[in-house]
Amino acid sequence: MNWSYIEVPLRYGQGKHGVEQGPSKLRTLGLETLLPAETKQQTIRVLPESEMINSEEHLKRVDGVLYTVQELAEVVDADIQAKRFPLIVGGDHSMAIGTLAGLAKTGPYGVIWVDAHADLNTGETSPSGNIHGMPLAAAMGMGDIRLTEVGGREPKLAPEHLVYMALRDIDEGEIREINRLGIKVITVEEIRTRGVDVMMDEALAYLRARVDRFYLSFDMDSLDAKLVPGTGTPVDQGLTAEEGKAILAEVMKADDLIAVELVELNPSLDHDDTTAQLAFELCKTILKSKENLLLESETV
Ligand code: HAR
Ligand code: MN
Ligand code: MN
Ligand code: MN
Repeated sequence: MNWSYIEVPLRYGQGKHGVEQGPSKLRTLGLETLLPAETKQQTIRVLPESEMINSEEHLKRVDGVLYTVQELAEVVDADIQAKRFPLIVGGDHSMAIGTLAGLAKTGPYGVIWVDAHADLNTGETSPSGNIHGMPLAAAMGMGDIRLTEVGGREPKLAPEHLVYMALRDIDEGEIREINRLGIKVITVEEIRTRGVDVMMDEALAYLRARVDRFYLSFDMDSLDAKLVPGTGTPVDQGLTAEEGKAILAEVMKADDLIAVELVELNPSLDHDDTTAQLAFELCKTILKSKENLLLESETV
C-alpha cells in the first residue's frame, strides 16, 4: 500500500493557540520513523495571521479556514486518484471540510466520525462561531455557501452515509438535525457494554449496505477528558485509550477504508506530553496495523 502522510497545521477553526503544532509535535516524538518507506509527505499551507482579513462573529476566521481546506481537498483527491492511502493529521477539525470535499471528487463514500461533538453546526446554530464545529454540516450542504462550496457546489456527504461514535456533547440545533436526518449514532456506553468489535461491525455493516468505501475521522476529544488535557474542548465520559486504539486497529483491517484523519491535538494545553504521546500511539496503531496485515496476507 502506498501511504500519504498529510500535515495540516490549522488552528483557525477554533480560538485556542497551539493546535497548529499537533503535526510538528508528532514529528518530534518520532512519527517519521513510523512512516513506511516511500510515504508521500505533504504539509498543507496555512494563511499567515497577518493576512487574515475576514473574521465574522458567526464564522470566525473563515478566510483562514478556507485557504487551507481548499488545498487539502485537492491533495486528498490527488492521493485517492493515485491510489495512495492518506493519513491526515491536524490541526483543528475544520480541516475535515477539505478532506470530505476531496474524497467526494471520486464519488460517494461513508464516514465514521469518532468525536465527543457532532460538528454539525452552521453559522446560525453554532454557540461559538467556531468552524471546527461545522465540517459535517458544510459537507452535507448546510450553512454558509463559502463552506458548502469548497470543492464544488453539490453536497459532499449524505446523512445516511455517516456514523457517529463516542458522541456526548451535542448542541440543541445539532440534536434537531441528527433526529431530522436520522443519522446513526453509537455511544460510548454501547461501545463499552457491547464491545468495540461488535460496534465496529455494526458501523461497517451499516455503511456497507449503502456505500463501497469509507473514511474515519478521529477527534482526540472522543477520548475521556482525563486522558486528553492537550485538546481544546475535552469532554468527560469518553473512550478509554484502549477503546480508541481498538477502534483504529479494527477499522484498519477493512480494505474498503480509504483514509484516516486524526485531529485536535493541542500540545500547548498538554500536560507533560501525555496527549501527544497518546496521539502518537494512535498513529502507531494506524501505521503498524496495515503493515501487519500486509505481512499476514503475504505469508498466506
Ligand atoms: N459544538 C460546539 C461548537 O460548535 C463545540 C465544538 C467543539 N469542538 C470540537 N469539535 N472539538 O469536535 O462550538
Ligand atoms: Mn470534532
Ligand atoms: Mn470534538
Ligand atoms: Mn492544563
